[in-house]
Parts: sequence; structure tokens; C-alpha cells
Amino acid sequence: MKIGIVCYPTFGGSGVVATELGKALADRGHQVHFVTYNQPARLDLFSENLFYHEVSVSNYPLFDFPPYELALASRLVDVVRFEKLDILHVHYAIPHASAAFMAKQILLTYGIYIPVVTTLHGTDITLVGKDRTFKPVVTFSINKSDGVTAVSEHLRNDTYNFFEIENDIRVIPNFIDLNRFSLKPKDHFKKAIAPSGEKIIVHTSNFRKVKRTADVIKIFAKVVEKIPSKLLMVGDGVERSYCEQLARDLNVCDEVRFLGKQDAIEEILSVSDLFLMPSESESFGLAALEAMACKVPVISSNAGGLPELNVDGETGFLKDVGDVDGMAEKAIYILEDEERLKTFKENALARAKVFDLANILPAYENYYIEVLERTKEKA
Ligand code: GMT
Repeated sequence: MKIGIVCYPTFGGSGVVATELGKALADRGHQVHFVTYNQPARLDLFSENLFYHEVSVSNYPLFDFPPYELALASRLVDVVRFEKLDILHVHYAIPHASAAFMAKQILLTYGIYIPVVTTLHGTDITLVGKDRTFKPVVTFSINKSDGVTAVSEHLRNDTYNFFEIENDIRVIPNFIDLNRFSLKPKDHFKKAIAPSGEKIIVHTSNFRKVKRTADVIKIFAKVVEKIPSKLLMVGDGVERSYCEQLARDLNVCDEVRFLGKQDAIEEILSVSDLFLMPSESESFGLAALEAMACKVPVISSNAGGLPELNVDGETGFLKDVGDVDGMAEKAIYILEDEERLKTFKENALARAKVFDLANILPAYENYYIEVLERTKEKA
């Protein structure tokens, strides 16, 4: 197949899933064309089957808000026509699904029907999408997609609850490349971070409010009273400076390292003992899956799709959003006993294997075939 993928090119979860999916499809022999405003962060290799088409937006002085969606729609028309794509797969509804709809209408005037699959990732539904600024457009473009997928049952249900959706939504969960995300021998790094054998706790995110990064610092402050440990905060975003201040206020700043954005997350996870994800909402929790693949148990909130990934009492624990005491108590419970920690680590990896790329990739391929079959009369 010739597949067009539209995504955010950043380190955000939807961009990561889209890029890893495109790379895996290219490995399977499909021709994959990424259409976005920058080279996707994880598109870091050469393959004869991978292509990148940049969307550039005019910065004409009249535009206070450069019309990215129109530039994207025009670029999609161009790429679909000239590369003869079979299908478009857009990740994150806003503005990709509506840009794809516009491109589809324009392409009809050239006698081309391009089927569009939209994947819903999370905040495009739970935060931004349901805001009335976007709601009519999001509803319309989901209903006009030829296929719709969501990354968890919970997100699927939220979508039906928040919008008037006539389309079926297929759940295809996030996946993990176990070749990349696996335990790496990084003992020298562990010694540098935790020279006295302290436990290493880790959090990775884009430090947005929805991630409740302040809770991470508060949980850690309670854990470190009982268990000698270090906290690695990986990523960057609006809440970072507040968290740095909070670490000082709680007198734990010597035990907390803010590492900023990192490419080799798997190396950091390889030296970690516990992952914290106290998010307000989380449609799936890709960062937690990456941790689990590196044998790191997870203490998370029970928000959104997290219970579909993190098994309470087995791969970690789930607590109500904001239950800092409960999360700290469970973190201590896991870390205080070496045998128990080892069991949780093994369980985390076993659970991650369920989401192995090899298991999930065919679900996307089969879904494309199904959509192409369903729309073939229109083509
Ligand atoms: O919110 C983020 O962290 C980024 C966001 C995105 O769309 O870029 O991530 C969402 O999509 C990921 C991949 O499907 C999911 O694993 C994350 O749970 C989801 N984030 C939220 O729902 C907050």
C-alpha cells in the first residue's frame, strides 16, 4: 500500500505512535509518506520506503494566525495526486482530520477518492476537542472519516459520550518496539546517578498540567523519607520551573535531577526502579508502557485508559487522581522489598509484551484493508 501519515512531528505521544507505525509499515514493504511541518522527531533513519513532505505556511504579514490547516490540506492534495496514495492516516483529530476532509473534497474534483482513517489519541478528545471552540469541527470530521480508531476502550467511550458520533470506532492500543525498549546494561550510569545504591524513580512527560508533575515531586518527597532514592524528571514543558521550585520547597532538590528532553529514554529507563504517572487524564499512557518494557513497574492514577495497561497489584498500582499519600505508600511497598520489586519488574515486562509492535501492527494493516474494501466503489 501507499500510505500517507499526518501527525505532529514532536516528541508527544501521538507523533511518536504515528512515526513508529510508519517506520514499521515501511519495514513491511509499504510505501509511507509523512506530511507535516517538520521532520518527525523519531524519523531518524533512512529507508527506501519512507518519505517526508514538508508543509510550509506563508507568513504573509496579514496573517496574525498563519493558516496551517489550509496549507496542510493543499499539501495533502498535492502528495495524494502525485504520489498516488491509497489511503491517508491522520493522527490527532485537530486539525488533521478536518484538513484531511478538505483535501478529500478537493481531490474529488480531480476524480480521486482518498479514504481517510483518523486515530484519536487523547487530549484531542478529552481536553481540546470537547472545548466548544472545536467541538463542531471535531464531531464533523470524525463522522466524515472513512475509519476511526482510538487508543483505548476508555477513549472510545469518552468520544461517544462527548460527541454525537455515528461512526464505529475501532480500538487499537499503543504499541512498543521491544527491540528498542528493553533493559540495557547501563550500570555506570546507575552508579553516577545513585552512587550509594539508592533506588531510582523516574517520570517522563511534556510537563503539561494534565500530567500533574507537581504530584510526582510530592510523592517522591514522601518516598525519600523512607527509602534512599533519587528522582529523574525527563522532559520539558510549562510546569517544569514550578516543579523545580517545589523540589526546593520540599527540601528534596539534591535528590531530584531535571534532565530535560532526552532521545535515549530507554537508557534512562534501564537504570530505573519505579515509574510515576499521576496524570489527571491519560488515554493510554505510552510513557508508562515504555517503562514497563524496560522492566520498570508503574505507580499511576486510575484515570482514562491507564487501567487497561497497568494492572493493579501486579505491574504496579493505581490510585485516584491526586492521592499523593496512596501513591507514595504503594511506591514504598514496592521498593522496600527486593524480592517484591523483582516480581513487579518481571510482571511489568510480561504485560508490556501484550502490546508488542508485532501484535498491534497487523491490526492497523487489516483495518486499512477493511476501509479500502468498504470504500472501493467510491474510488
Ligand atoms: O498528552 C500527551 O502526553 C501527548 C498526547 C499526544 O497526543 O501527543 O498523548 C496522548 O497520546 C498518546 C499516544 O496515543 C497516549 O499514550 C497518551 O496517553 C495521550 N495523552 C493523554 O491522554 C494525556
